[in-house]
Amino acid sequence: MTLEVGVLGYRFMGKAHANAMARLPMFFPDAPDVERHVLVGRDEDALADAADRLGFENIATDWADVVDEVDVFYNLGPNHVHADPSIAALEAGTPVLCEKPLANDLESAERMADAAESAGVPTAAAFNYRYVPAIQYAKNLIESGEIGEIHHFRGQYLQDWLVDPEAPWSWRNDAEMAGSGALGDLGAHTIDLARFLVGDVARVSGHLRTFVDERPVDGGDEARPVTVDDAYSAQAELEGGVMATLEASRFATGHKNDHSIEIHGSEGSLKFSLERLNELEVLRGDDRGYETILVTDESDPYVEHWWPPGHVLGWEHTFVHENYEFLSAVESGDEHHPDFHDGLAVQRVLAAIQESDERGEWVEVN
Ligand code: SOE
Repeated sequence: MTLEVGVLGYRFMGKAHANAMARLPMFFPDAPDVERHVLVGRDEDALADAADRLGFENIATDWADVVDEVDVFYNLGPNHVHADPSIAALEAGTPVLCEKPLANDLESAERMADAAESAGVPTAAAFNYRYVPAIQYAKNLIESGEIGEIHHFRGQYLQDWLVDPEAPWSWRNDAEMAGSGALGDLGAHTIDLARFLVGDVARVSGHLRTFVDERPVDGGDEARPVTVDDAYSAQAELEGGVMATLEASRFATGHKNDHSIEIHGSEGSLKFSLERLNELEVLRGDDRGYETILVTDESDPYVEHWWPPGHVLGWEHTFVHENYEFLSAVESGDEHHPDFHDGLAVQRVLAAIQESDERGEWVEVN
């Protein structure tokens, strides 16, 4: 059976997922057959050009014509268009993968998770960093008890593309379209990894900051207000009393895409940095330093599908692994995680951090 996939969005994420689908038959021969069937967007010329480059058979300018025609729907649009097309697809019984954060507000995320529940088909919230081999290696170490009882989780996601006050305004700077800034765009990934590796978030104390209040619209004299955070930090308590600190910024000068995690347990500690994604630093016991483990052996998660041991993987491979897992679940009908409920759980934490910043006090995550 060939799965016909409809994809809304053809820029950064459209390219990442189209590339992933193209790699599947070469590297994951047991993946379902997939056809990049239809690419959806508003600008017909740009769309036709993108469809050509990204290997799509057809184009459509209205998602409503697509969601019930395809076998799988990918929603890779800006956050404010996550809810309606995804819900329409689910109401038609079509499995959906949606980019993160799940929505631009909690109410929309709740509606999406409800629609997923009623549809009973696989869904995916696209937290691609779960699929870094070193992150799965870390999860295996934690689950096998090698790190002992976890006491601390520390996660930071640093970028610098807004440090220039003249950097142009985009939908990512707008609360209506994005919901939040660094918090939802970057923090959502860190919060998902905290849940994946350690456990659910119970309560938070958050702090948000916008450093530049308006930005020029590309190429003109017009300026538009920035209505989201440029950076956030939060203290959090995870289930079981684990202490967590979380942080993200678009103003971390010199840091392009620096997502790092540290975990301390009673028997050892772990460190991971996306800038060295083939490595995991592991400290066992309290009298030795960190040992760098290269997660590039064929016995390591996903590595056997690629190159001989030591031939390193990169950022784009996380999307291939994510597409493999989700599309395999679509074909088999098996449960898939992270799904829309995981996306909703992260959205609850995002909302609680925003509320905590507004109220100036700790907020429970319900
Ligand atoms: C933002 O710059 C961004 O592209 C995020 O939207 C992605 O989720 C992250 O993986 C890389 O940075």
